[in-house]
Amino acid sequence: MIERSFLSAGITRRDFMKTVSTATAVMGLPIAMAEQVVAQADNQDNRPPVIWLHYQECTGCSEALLRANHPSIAEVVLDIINLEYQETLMAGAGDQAEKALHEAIEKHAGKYILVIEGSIPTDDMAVCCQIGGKTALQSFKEAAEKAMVVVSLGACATSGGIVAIEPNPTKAKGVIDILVDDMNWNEEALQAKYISIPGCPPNPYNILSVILYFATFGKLPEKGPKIPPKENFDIKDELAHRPTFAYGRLIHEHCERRPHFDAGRFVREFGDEGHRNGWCLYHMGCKGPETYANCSIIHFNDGAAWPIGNGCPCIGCTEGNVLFKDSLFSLAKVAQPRPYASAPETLGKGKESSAAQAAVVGGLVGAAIGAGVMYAGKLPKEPEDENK
Ligand code: FSX
Ligand code: SF4
Ligand code: F3S
Repeated sequence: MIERSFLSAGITRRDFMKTVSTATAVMGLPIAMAEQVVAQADNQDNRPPVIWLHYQECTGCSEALLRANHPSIAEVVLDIINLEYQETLMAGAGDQAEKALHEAIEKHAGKYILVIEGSIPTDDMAVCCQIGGKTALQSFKEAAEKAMVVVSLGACATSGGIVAIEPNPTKAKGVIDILVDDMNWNEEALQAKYISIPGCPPNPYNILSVILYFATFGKLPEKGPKIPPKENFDIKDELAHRPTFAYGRLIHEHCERRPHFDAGRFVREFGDEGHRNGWCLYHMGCKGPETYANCSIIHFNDGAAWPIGNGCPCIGCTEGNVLFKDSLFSLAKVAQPRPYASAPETLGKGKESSAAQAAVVGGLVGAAIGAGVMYAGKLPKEPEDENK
């Protein structure tokens, strides 16, 4: 076991409480539950064993966690789990490490959380990711068969990430593809035992929150986006297996630059007046309208920064069908440039609103909704149109 203690690691009791309370808020739990979550985080006798494996990736996901600013989220993660195996952190190597992995799998069979970073190669090129004489696929299957829960961490593990972009020489796949195609996991198994935390890298608070939730309640948190409804998804759609509290909504829904989008104020060139004034990055290729994530709310580096806040368009790093698939500067599809028909009372409950109705209401209510609806008419029908 890799021993850690938040006290010996130099973070104070206050830091510990603050980090756990923030994670409770990230989970969207009522504040009254913070006590229960803190009690679990404090309970040194009841820490879930974790086996953490790396395959094809840059290790940025571990790095994002380990390099988080003070108070260190990693210290808290390491304190609430019993980390049995983690190649980046462990001192052992070679046969010694292999033995430790095998022993951990046997000792905690059926009771451990398996965290996977990186994609898994599946064709002849699989030899390029052999560990201890086993292919990544063999190694993953052995560990996943006896796991209580499988967590895929980062874009590479959730959907292949940068490793799987064309021509994908290793035929790299994300974890869910292997679970369904090679291990015959059905929907029920995926619902109960699989969760994905995408991002390149994912936000460390999302990792902490999922682990804390599982440790406290003994089950995975609610999964899937708030809109569109889960029923729309195929079993293998990774979107349906993310924690709702972190990936339930599009960045575009709660982006600090959204008022500029609604008002039609856009950056047209890096460094122009709009860029200097923090206007919307849609025309610079921002994929916020297609990207489900909470980075617009919790930010990175202890709340200090996030891509759009820094003037950089979102590249859709949580979306397997956007990241490294769409060009950086192509225009994102905007699914709901105008309010949902069922959402605003002003449109009449349960009634489908036409564009004309919406425009009239938009004109009446003014402000954000009105500007959004007016701007909707200016959006290209197909993003490609703008590029012609
Ligand atoms: Fe991938 Fe993570 Fe990006 Fe890197 O482990 S999600 S390339 S940050 O490291 O897998
Ligand atoms: Fe924010 Fe991007 Fe949406 Fe503009 S397009 S409001 S920058 S998420
Ligand atoms: Fe990734 Fe976009 Fe957030 S690139 S970090 S999902 S702003």
